[in-house]
Amino acid sequence: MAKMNLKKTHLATLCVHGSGGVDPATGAVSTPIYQSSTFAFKNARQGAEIFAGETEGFVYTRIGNPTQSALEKEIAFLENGEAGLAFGSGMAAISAVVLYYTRCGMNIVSSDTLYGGTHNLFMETLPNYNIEVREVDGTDTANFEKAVDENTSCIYIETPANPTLTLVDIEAASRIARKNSIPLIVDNTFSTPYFQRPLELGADIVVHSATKYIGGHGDTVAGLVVGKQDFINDLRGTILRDIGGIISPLNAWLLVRGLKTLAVRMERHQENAMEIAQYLSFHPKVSQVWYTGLSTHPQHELAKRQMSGHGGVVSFEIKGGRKAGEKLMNNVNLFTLAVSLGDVDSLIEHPASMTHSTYSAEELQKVGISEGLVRLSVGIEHSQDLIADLRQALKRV
Ligand code: LCS
Repeated sequence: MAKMNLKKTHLATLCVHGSGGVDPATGAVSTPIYQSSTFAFKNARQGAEIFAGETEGFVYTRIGNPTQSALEKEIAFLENGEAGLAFGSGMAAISAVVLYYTRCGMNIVSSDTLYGGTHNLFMETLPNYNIEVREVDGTDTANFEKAVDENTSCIYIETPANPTLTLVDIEAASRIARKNSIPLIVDNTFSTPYFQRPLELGADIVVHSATKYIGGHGDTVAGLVVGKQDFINDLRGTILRDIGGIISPLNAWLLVRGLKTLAVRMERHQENAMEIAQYLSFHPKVSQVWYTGLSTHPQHELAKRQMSGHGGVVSFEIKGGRKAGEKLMNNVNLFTLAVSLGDVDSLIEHPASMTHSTYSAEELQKVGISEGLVRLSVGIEHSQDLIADLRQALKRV
């Protein structure tokens, strides 16, 4: 491919062409799936040199694989970071990063609205290893400042947060992290680098559940981390290598393919989600809609400042609580009643009893996840068909 001026090229083009490489070994234009667990050394000396870190080369797929490398290069490029590392799930990526920084006896300061699995890791699993997580209201970043002490290993935020689309000011959080010489980790799953690039706003590390928009087709579970080259090298050589939460070559390939259509999918997700959010805002059976693209979102100004678009998740409060929500979910036809999000197909779920059932009743109330909250992951179907489906299902409520 002819050389592009990467600084002047639009993101939609960069998603398709990536950093401009073809497979270095064969020149294959589509990244090959290197379905091999191990890699032959030319001779014993070269093998020893690779192990000693004196020569570059592939050794064993738990530590690195060319298909995985191609994916890592592309996500680092799109996030405007130095290097990337792929994992077998979003939770594998998140746990690897927090474990890398945190020792027994230390604490983590985090925003309090998180995917239910991350919340469970923080409140149930890490305390078993004498690691305390201080979840605070991240809509006021002064709360991070108050919670940080000399034993804090890192600040962790999810923005927009699952499922209420609550935002954290990334620049303000990064200033607090910098002042305390600790890293700021941002879960960028909901926005993807197409709509938000946390590293450009001062964050140190980005994590993704690549299961969602990066893969985009509901056929892969995967996680990604982007950060400085030295950090990524060390993370690969310690937690990834020792705990082993790797991605398979086939799944890495599915994500490389997913990234090529990221721009068109995100544009369509956003367009459809905006129409649905507006439709629901005026529906008499809906009391509140959460979507960062609506001017009624309490942090709409912050959304405009740190994001260039709004993604496909819309949450809303249905009048009549849990019973009304169940009636709606049991009567949709096009929306599939399933967890996960970011797929081309539209999905619907009930956070309080499903994705966020790891939150106690008090915790749910504190972060604004009520019994009547329904979450939509708006897909790329025709918006009028999706609205017609919601209209007929709401009629039955
Ligand atoms: N971060 C966010 C924001 C997520 O939404 C999820 C999963 C994860 C991390 C974990 O990633 P995983 O290990 O599943 O790849 N969110 C899910 C959800 O809302 N429904 O099912 C999974």
